[in-house]
Amino acid sequence: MDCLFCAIINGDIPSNKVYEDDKILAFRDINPQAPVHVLVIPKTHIPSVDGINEENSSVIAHIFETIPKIAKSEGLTSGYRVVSNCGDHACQSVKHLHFHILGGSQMLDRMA
Ligand code: DGP
Repeated sequence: MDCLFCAIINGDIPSNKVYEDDKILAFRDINPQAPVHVLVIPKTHIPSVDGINEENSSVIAHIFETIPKIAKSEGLTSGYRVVSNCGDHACQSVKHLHFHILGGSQMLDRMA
């Protein structure tokens, strides 16, 4: 399968890792949109939020258990935003489920 984030998981494409375990990987976004911009991905290929189901949802729980730890290690003591773009209307550009952690400065209260 031709998937950019699978290639990052496999080490075929380098990334700036901030967290890794047997189920998930977190690395810095190549085009940061905030002082801290980290992507958290499952190591299993799930195309988007739309692909989450009963069989694979335990990794999503694990991602959300780990996000606060990553936020703490990144010094995001004043809050942060977690975003997952799903599909064309949301401008999802990489079809491997990922959660953006954005923080490090005051954000606008508008979401879209
Ligand atoms: P989205 O638009 O939600 O699908 O976000 C995809 C993000 O992936 C986007 O913010 C840029 C990031 N990205 C794309 N290619 C690479 C890459 O090769 N390395 C890293 N670290 N990030 C990438």
